[in-house]
Amino acid sequence: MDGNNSQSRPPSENPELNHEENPISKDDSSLETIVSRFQDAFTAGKHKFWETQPVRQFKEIADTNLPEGTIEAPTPLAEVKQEPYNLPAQYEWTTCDMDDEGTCNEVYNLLKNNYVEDDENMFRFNYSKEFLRWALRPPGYYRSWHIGVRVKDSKKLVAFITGVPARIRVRDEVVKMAEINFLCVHKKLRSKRLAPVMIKEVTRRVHLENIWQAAYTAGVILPTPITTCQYWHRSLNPKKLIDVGFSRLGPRMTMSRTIKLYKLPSSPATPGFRKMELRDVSAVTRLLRNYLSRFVVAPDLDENDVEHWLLPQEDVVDSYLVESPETHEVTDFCSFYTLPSSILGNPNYSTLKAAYSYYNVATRTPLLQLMNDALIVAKKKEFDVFNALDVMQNESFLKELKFGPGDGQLHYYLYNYRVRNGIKPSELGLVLL
Ligand code: MYA
Repeated sequence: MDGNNSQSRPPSENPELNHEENPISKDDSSLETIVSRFQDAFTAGKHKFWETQPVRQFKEIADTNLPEGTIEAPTPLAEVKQEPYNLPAQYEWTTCDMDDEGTCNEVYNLLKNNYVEDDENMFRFNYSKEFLRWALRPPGYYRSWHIGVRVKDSKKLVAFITGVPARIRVRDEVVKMAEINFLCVHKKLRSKRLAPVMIKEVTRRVHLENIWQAAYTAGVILPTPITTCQYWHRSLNPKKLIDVGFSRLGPRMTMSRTIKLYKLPSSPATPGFRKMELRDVSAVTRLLRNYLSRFVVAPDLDENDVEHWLLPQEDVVDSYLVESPETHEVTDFCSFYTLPSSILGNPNYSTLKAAYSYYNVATRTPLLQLMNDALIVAKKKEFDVFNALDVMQNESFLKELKFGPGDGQLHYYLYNYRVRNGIKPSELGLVLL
């Protein structure tokens, strides 16, 4: 599941048996090979929209002389188109005010019924209203970047796309970007080329704020990912996961052996492990900034960002830290966000409660132990599954903590910024919701 944008499920329930490497993300050269094979065989001339955009094109992959950085120089602001793009005659643009309860409800329902599903259409992301408000209103957000499309006659909301501002560092350059998310077209209006108009409109509104780059993720391959990540899933409530078809009983496994396999202690093991509070913002910012500096692509977070993105919010984001019982120094940090999925067509269960690993920093406590404590608190909060991407140092704990690889991949993209050879998931320090 991408954060967002790719729903993923483990192929089978026995983590011992499911440790094939992700064929795409193993190294740069295999990503390049697969993408260029795609280009040759299937996609040349097939991306009518994306071929016109300032993104790294598939055909450029072989050309290692192209410079890193901005692809198309900014135009003077006065030359940015002042009026919205044309929509087909029966539709109109709307700016969605997420403070307004009614509008927030409409967005929630559009996404609840039409947003990302897994390949077998068994699960669909069900972002909560509180989550949407959190995701869409970070420091310095622009209401004009929360864009809807309505049917003129009925005023029904039928499409949506959003951006939020962020500073993202690529190697040693910090770039102001928009993080684009929640692109959604009502099921009945698919394949009518509405998505390219929505993307052009959000681009125009981002340009009006003098911002020229963007970051986004998708479950589909477009020109051209900077990296391709894989989701891993750690069962917390294996019986329910098996009952709803999220996972399967491994070969030679019984339900009771499976439940035993995934059992966790009732409380965290690390002395000084506690929930993050407002007074911790500066210590957490220091920890995070220092940690994220080691990745090739990562957000540049200040205290305001940390307060917004990482201070715990019930049913939205959870953050824990380790405060040394002796020195009271904050030495370690872990966090996850709450993103349930609707279970489609199951008579017994309607919702899968999933936690998604967010940002984790271990300086004193072993990362493995810290993440095991995160699993313990997630289990206590009645999550059914804990998901994590193979970004940052996550690979170091996934197998040992009994995560199994998912079947979905999440591709990361930058708009109007070339990263020459692509990067490995472990070089990526960015989690999008
Ligand atoms: S990713 C989540 C996307 N949402 C879903 O998967 C929800 C379910 N699906 C849908 O609602 C629709 O299928 C969507 C496409 C809306 C996805 N990202 O209108 P169409 C291209 C980018 O006929 P539809 C997220 O939210 C496709 O390749 N492009 O298709 C991040 C084709 O172009 P081309 C996509 O199925 C979004 C064209 O659209 C995606 O009715 C980042 C077809 O249009 C996708 N996920 O609608 C957006 N899917 O012919 C980019 C399809 O060239 C942001 N397409 O192949 C770029 C930066 C902008 C800001 C820049 C600022 C400087």
